[in-house]
Order: sequence, then structure tokens, then C-alpha cells
Amino acid sequence: MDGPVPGWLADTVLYQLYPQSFADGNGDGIGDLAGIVDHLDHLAWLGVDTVWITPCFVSPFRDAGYDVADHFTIAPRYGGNDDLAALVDAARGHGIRVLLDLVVGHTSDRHPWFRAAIDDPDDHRYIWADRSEPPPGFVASPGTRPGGYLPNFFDFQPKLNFGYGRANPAEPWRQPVDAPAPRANRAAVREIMDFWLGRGVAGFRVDMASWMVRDDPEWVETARLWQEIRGWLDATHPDAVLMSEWGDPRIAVPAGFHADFFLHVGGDGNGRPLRSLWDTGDGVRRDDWGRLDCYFDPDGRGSPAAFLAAWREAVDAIGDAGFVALPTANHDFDRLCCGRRTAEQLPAAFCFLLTWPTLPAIYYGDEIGMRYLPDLPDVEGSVTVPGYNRAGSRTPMQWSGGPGAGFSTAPPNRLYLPPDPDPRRPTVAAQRADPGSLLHVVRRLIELRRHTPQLGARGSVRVLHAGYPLVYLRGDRFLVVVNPRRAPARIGLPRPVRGTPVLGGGVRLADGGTGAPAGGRPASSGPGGDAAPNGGGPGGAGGRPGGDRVLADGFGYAVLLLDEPYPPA
Ligand code: TEU
Ligand code: CA
Repeated sequence: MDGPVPGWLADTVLYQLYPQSFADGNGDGIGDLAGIVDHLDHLAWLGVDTVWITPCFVSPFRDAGYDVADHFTIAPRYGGNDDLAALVDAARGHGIRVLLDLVVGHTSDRHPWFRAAIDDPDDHRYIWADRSEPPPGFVASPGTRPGGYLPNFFDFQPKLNFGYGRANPAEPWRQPVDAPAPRANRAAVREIMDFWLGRGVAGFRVDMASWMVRDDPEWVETARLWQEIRGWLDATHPDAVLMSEWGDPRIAVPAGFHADFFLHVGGDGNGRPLRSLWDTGDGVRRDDWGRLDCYFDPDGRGSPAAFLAAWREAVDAIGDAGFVALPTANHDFDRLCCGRRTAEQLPAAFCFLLTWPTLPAIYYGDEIGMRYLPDLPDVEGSVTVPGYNRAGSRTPMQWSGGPGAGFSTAPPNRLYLPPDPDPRRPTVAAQRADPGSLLHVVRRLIELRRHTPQLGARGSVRVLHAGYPLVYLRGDRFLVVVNPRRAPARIGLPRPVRGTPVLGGGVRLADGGTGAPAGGRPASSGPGGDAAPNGGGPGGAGGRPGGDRVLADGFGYAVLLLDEPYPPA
């Protein structure tokens, strides 16, 4: 049904950037496209090769640009359409593809379509209840038209009409998906995509992709919609990709996407697969989340089991049709460095991210361990409900020291959001100069992944221990060990193995018989240091380090290349 997945996608390392906060080229305090161009060398040096830019189109910015008022024009604060073309070109020169954000479930209430619809009862681009009292969930009409419209997210984001999965005579606004207005909106989606693909972008991250058709049990009609668009895409732009904000890859990929993100929300568990890895509970909170101990928790109270089960279920449903994308964070959720999870834990987290068979997506700044900043003001709709402030993950990229953090030359009070005030905040400049920094660890991991197909999204994986530490085999020769807790951890293997660390710190193979200590001391060489080449036990005497025990210091992580293929299960 759907065409083949473009070959480049399997090997890619994604980087999400929030254009407001990445780099300010003209000194007005807000990031822009020219600023991104200026920093492509950083991205190329890091090794990422696909950049997703959150919406950069004309907008009143009441939801940070997710309220689009003109899908065909770059917002003046970011530059013009020519600047986007220049960015795409310059990025290509650095071996980097650019994905834009496709926000077509709704528009801004300032969009000309909506301005027309509020006075025209025959206009069905949006979903209107044309009755004096708008029904629950609808927003009162701001125009001469009676009744009200259905919002998609905030009230100022009227939902575009893609029809309903089920009719109901009492609710005449439930049009079938193939009524003229829903069909016109589908055509508009293709037109927007075609416009930007024609300007060289490599595809789209699709906002609220599961919310297109309303009252759509099992997403049957929503899937038909995306499959239709995917069919068109495959025929016209076979090298382009569609990645969904759905949060349930097991449904989203069969529905027509090349990849879907595990998110903090979505799916049966309401974001549980991702939150069971990362959610410390110290950043944004939602009432419907409940309590959860995440695996990447310094006190080691979590388990990777929920993630592993959901990932397995997703890849079984997807097969070769696409991928699960695994983000470090995003503009809606906490950064990796948040609350109790501190910088020393991040190398282990990145080791997992970059050696697990998913598409890794690095949220800008996470590569240096920028932290989620609590208690910021509500900027451009960053607060969705009280207690849920996304601004903490949207602060300026910390390029260097100084009041503007190298992000902008504007006076501090003109910056989009304040940079982290901590004098010890991480910066790109400082970490580039320090080969032991997180930034260098991330770079080495990306490089290793790039040169090692066994570690990529398509390679096989076999989990040998799903706890502390997490131990898994990629291909039959790469043993990955991740211990995200502060306390050391050890496991026994069914038989001794020998191997050489290719990357990491604080992990050893040792012989069980000697009872070589598991640790109790900090990771031997700190984040970014090399794994101890030898467990110190007799397993290494006279030959390669080895043994039937895996010993991991607190926060230890390593990728080991085994001398011999690991025996099949
Ligand atoms: O997000 C939709 C969404 O459901 C969430 O990620 C939401 O922001 C979070 O749960 C807070 O309650 C997408 C965009 O990623 C987000 O930034 C936009 O605000 C939203 O759509 C509307 O376009
Ligand atoms: Ca600017």
C-alpha cells in the first residue's frame, strides 16, 4: 500500500530546534533562520543530519507559532521565504536535511479562512454549530455568524473540518469525511506540503496528527486521510518523509507515517512508554498522569519494562513500514536534565538513546545538558494548564558565556526567554573545549552509530537484562550496558565473554569466581571517559578483559565490542 521508506531515514539522527530560542542572527532577542544558518557547523560537527524546526510561519504567536495565520509565508521575525530557501541550501551543504512542522489540524483565529468563516454560515472549512447556544466544547462565534466553532487546542485555534467518523442527526456539523469542505481541506494540506517540498525541505513533523477526523473509532478515517496523503507523497516526492505527533507508533505508522514519536502523551498508556524512561515528575505535570518512577532515575526506582514492552508491540505492528522515534525531550515536555536528574546521568541516557533501535531525536540543548527551568512566565502560550509550563524547555540555547549566552546580542530584558541564570550553566563553547564533556560523548555516540549499522534503527537487539543495569546485545557482537542510577549494579551472564570497550565509562567485565567488586566508587573516568579496559579480575590476565559478570558503576555506560559472537538464545 504505502511506498518504501526513504533509505536515509533509517540512519538519521534527528535534531529538533525551537527557532525562537536557537540563535538570534539580527539581535532583536528572538531566534531566526539566519541564526540557524550561522550554527549549522555546530550541528554538522555534532553529527546530526535531520533538523526539525517547530513552526516558523506567519502567526500571532499566541501558541508559539502553532497558531498559523499563513502557511505559505515565513514569519517576518524569522526572515522571509528566501531565508528558508537559503537555510535549506546551506543545510544541504552540511549534509543536513530540514523538516518543517505541518500544522493543519487547526489554524489561528487570525487566518483569512477563519475571518471569512465567522461571517458566512455556508462556509464549512471549520466545524460550526450554527445554533444560538454553542454546544459544550464549542467556542462562541466572534463574528456575525450565530453559534460557535470547535477549537482544536487553545480556543484561538479553530479546528479545520476533516469530517467525522460517525454521523449524528442531532449534530448536523458532523460532516462525512468526503463532504466538499473536508475534501477541500485535504487538498489544502497537499498544497501546503507541495509548496515547501518544492523549496527543498525533506518532509514534515505533523502536529496533532491523530486528531484530524473527529469521533473516529480506531482512527479508521484518520488513517484513510493520511494514507491518501502518503500515496500522493510517495508518487510526487518519494524521498520525503512524514513524522507524526501521535504518540502511538503502532497505530500511526500503519496509518501512513514513516515514523511516529513516543511522546509524553498519546497511546493506551497516555505517554507511559516515554515517561517511564524520562519523567522524573519534577517538571511539567498533568493531572491525568498519575505517579510513575522513571527508569532514568538517580535513585534507581524505575524499570525499563514498560518502555520495552511498548517498543516491542510497536515494532511488531510496524514491521519494515517505518520507525519509532525516541526523543530526549521536546518543546512540550521536560528536558532530560530536570529536577533530580542531573548532568552526571546524561551520558548513560544518551548511550541508550543512540544505541537503541529507534530513530533518535535530540532536543536542542540537551546535547550539553541544558536544564528545564522552573517558574518562568507564560510566554506565547507556554502554559497550557496551571502547573504545565513548557517555557522551561524553551529557553535560549547556551552557546557561550555572557548575559545573552551567545544566543543574542540583545539586552537581557529583550530576550525571548531568560537564559539559565546558573553561573555554572553548560555552554557549547566550554563543552567543545573539554573532550570529557557530555557534548563530546554525544558526538562520539553519534559517530559510532553512524559507522556501525548494528547499532542503528534497523539492527537486531536482544535484551540480556532489563533492570539496573540495562544490558543488551546489538547484532551479535555489540554489548551495551547502561546504569542510570547512582548506585553501582552488577549482573551475571550465562557464560563468560571477552570484549573491548569502544566507548563509555564505568563498566567492566569480570569473572564471577573472583567476586571482583561492582564498584561503590564513581564512574571510573567520569562522563565521557573510556570504559575501564579491564575488570581487574583474572578474566583479563594475559588476554582480553572478560568474564561472566557485568559490573557497572553508578551512572556507568558502555558499548563493548565482543571478541566472539554472543551465543544465540
Ligand atoms: O501538541 C499537542 C499536545 O497534545 C501536547 O503535546 C501538549 O502541548 C501538551 O500535552 C501540553 O498539555 C502540539 C504541539 O506540539 C504543541 O506545542 C501545540 O501547542 C499544540 O500541538 C497545538 O498546535
Ligand atoms: Ca532575531
